[in-house]
Amino acid sequence: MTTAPGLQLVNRDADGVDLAFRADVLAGLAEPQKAIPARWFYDDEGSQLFEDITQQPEYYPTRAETEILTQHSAAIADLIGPGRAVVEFGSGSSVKTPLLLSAIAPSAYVPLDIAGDFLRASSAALAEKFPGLPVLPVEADFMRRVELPAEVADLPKLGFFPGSTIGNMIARTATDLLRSMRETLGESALLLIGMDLVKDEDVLLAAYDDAAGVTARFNLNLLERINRELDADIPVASFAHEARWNDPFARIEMHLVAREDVSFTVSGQRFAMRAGESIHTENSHKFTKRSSQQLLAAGGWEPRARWTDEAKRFSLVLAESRPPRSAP
Ligand code: AVJ
Repeated sequence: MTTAPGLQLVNRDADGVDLAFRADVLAGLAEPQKAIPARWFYDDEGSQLFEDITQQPEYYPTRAETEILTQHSAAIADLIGPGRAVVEFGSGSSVKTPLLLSAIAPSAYVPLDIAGDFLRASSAALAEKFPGLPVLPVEADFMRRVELPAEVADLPKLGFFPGSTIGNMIARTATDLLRSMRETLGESALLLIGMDLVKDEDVLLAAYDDAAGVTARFNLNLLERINRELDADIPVASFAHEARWNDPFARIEMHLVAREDVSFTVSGQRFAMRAGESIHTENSHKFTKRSSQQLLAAGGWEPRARWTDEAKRFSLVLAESRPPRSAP
C-alpha cells in the first residue's frame, strides 16, 4: 500500500490528543518497571534538544559517524557504485545525508518518515542542495514494509540508516525492522547502517549525561510533553535524569528517577511512585564487530565492509540483502 499524500498517520481524538502516545504512556506507567518508548521524545522541543545533544563535547556518535563518512567517502562510494536510489529511514535533517549523496552519485533520494511536516521541510532543503536529483519523500512508518514511489521501482536501492538509531531497539524489534527494510528495498539492495560501539563505561555514561545538562533536559522533556499533551500533572522537578550501563545487554539505559514519593494523574488515571523508583525511557544498545554482524544476519543482511572512526568509537557497516538460509 502506498501512503497517499495527506493520509492521516497520526491518530488523534476530538481534543487533538495523539491516541498512540496516550496508550503507550498509560500502559507503560502501569507496568511494574515503568517504561515509555523512546520514540515519544521527539516532539518539536525534544527534536531541538536532540540537535543540542549532538553539539555537546561528550556526545561523540554524531561527530564520529560524520568523520567516517568524510574520511572514507571514496571507499564507500567505490563499493556502492553510482545510480542507486538512496532510501533513508528517517528524514535526514543531519549533515550526514549530504555527505553521502555527494559521495556516491545517486539516481534518486527517498526519505521515509512518519513526521510529515519535518519530512517536507528537510526534503525541500535537500532538493535545493542537489538540483537535478529527484527527491521523493514518503510519509510512512518504516517499521513495516513501505511501498516506494514508482519512479524508483526499477532502480537498485541503497538503504541509509545512520545515527545508530537501530540501537534504540531491543534485538527482536531491530530484527523485525531489518527484515522490513529488505522487503522495502527489494532484491540486491545494500544497506549503510551506523552502529555505535561498546567502549569504556565512563565515556558512555558521560555521553548520556553531559555536564551542561542537555541530555537531562531531553529526558525530562518527556514528562513535560505528557503534561502538555495528556492532561497530566507530573511534578517534573521531583524527577532526576539518570544514565545507566546495563552490561548483560550491552546498552545505555536512560531513566527518570523519582527523587521522593510522588503521585500524579495522566488522562484521568492516577499513578504513584516511591522515592528511587524509575521510569525507563530509552535503551541505546552498543555493538561489537561480532554482535553487529549477528544482528544484521538475523535480519537478512550480510556485511560487505565496515568502517570506524580513528578512535574506534563508532562503526558504519555496508551490508547486502541476503536470502535467508537455514544452513550456511
Ligand atoms: C538518536 C537514538 C541515536 O541513542 O544515542 C541521545 C538518542 N538519547 N542521547 C542515542 C539519544 C540520549 C540517540 N539516537
